[in-house]
Amino acid sequence: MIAFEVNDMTCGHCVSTITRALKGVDKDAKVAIDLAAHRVQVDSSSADAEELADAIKDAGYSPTPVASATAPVAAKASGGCCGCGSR
Ligand SMILES: [Cu+2]
Repeated sequence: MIAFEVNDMTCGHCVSTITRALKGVDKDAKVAIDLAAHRVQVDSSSADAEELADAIKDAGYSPTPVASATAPVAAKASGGCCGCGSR
């Protein structure tokens, strides 16, 4: 699973443009997009992250690689659950 954050993806039109771009690289890729989180997840057996990022760029967007697709969208910085241990 390869994941990108695409902050300039703002509507359903962007979603379909990016989906089409990714399918152009690997027509069998599984594409999952969370528009609210600006998150694009791709499951591809033949394309690597760089090719997929290039496809998104070619479509006119700015993908940022996300380390883990399973990481929470709003990961908290370490330092205590309520902030009391952050100093
Ligand atoms: Cu759009």
